[in-house]
Amino acid sequence: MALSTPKPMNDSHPVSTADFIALENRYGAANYKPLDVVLTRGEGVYVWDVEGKRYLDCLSAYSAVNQGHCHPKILAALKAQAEQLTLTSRAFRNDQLGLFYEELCALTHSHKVLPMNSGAEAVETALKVARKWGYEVKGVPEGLAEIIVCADNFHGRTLSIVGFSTDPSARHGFGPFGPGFKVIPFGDAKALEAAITPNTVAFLVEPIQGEAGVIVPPAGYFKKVRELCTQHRVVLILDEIQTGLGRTGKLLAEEHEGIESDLTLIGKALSGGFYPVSAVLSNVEVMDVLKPGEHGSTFGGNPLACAVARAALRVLTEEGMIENAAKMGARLQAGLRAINSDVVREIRGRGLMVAVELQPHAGGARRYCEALKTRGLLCKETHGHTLRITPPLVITAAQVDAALTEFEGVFAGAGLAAHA
Ligand code: IF1
Repeated sequence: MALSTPKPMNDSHPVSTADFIALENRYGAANYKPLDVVLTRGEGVYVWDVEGKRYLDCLSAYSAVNQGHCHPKILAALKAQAEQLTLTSRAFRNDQLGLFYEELCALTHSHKVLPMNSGAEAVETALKVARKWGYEVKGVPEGLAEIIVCADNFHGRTLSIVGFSTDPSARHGFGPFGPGFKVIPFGDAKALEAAITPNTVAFLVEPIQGEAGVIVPPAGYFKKVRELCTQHRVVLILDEIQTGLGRTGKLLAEEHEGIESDLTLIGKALSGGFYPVSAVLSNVEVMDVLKPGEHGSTFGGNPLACAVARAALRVLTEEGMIENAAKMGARLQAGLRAINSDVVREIRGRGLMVAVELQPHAGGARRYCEALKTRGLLCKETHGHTLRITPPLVITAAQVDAALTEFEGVFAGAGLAAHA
């Protein structure tokens, strides 16, 4: 029984940006502070608000819409499957799951797949599998498994995941947290070596730290990480939920490092933004420690998810999106670096995973996102001074150049101070 029955608003339907914001504020939990733009349509790199204004989407729903908004072939796959069979639970089999497994393993050179729904569920799955492998295969004493993570990590919002976050706002008020995790600096292979003990079962790390502000590791870091994990029989878990599926100009960001993880986590663009689909990919037999009934989820591996994911992977590879991400990423980064600006501190990124870090005196990234919104471009700040720029991988050279015109408009010279 609700504590208080909400009173429906009057019968006028919301039509303006203000109407929709009022509705969200009236009934919604305040767990976000979004830009005040109310979107109603998406196509390719563009989205439109309820006032009919068009924006170039430079966030791609945090890299879940790599294939562009409402990709017609993924939509067609969704519709066709939705008219046939959506959910059976894993109590029974379905005619999409095996095909999804086969195509995903072939594409990623994986041994096994465990399908889940959200990215956080894929992370939790990998942590469970790594611990079980540690006890049953490596011989770590029961209950003593240690997993190493990096400072400034972002792996999702569940209690165990925020338990090893170093972001106070992700942890405050949610304790107590579980044991078994060690935090080391990102990009420091010596710190990893020092942290490994005989009870270490896994190292969970993003190839590039996204939420931290697109932090690219030093050259050679992951080669050394791979050596250390192999040498000490530590499961290397790469969280490619944001960096994967073409975002950095390779299918998986690990390819830039010339290594292979033991467990790879993917999500977001695995469905092209149509449906929550995530997966744990195993390059070795680690996954085989799971026995029937030991893990799963109601929707994990459902036929609708699999049909959508199969189409999302197909268009990603067949329409040259990964190669385009490399080319357009280089164009975008070169264009940003060519802007003569007093407020830009650093441009970072790989492929179309790009960030602009502003100088502390620039007044914060949020106001630049607001200014870019008025110029018809949507992107999102992270950690105060950094703008994340991650457009869909289908962006064209002309659209990159149009975006650069707007970035130059806000970053050139003294930045927004000139417009104050
Ligand atoms: C929100 C951030 C990005 C992720 C990596 C796992 C997950 C994510 C590397 C969990 C999810 C999302 C969460 C989303 C905003 C977005 C985000 F700002 F929160 F930190 F991308 F940087 N690993 N990231 O990036 O996947 O459970 O969300 O499917 O919470 O609003 P999920």
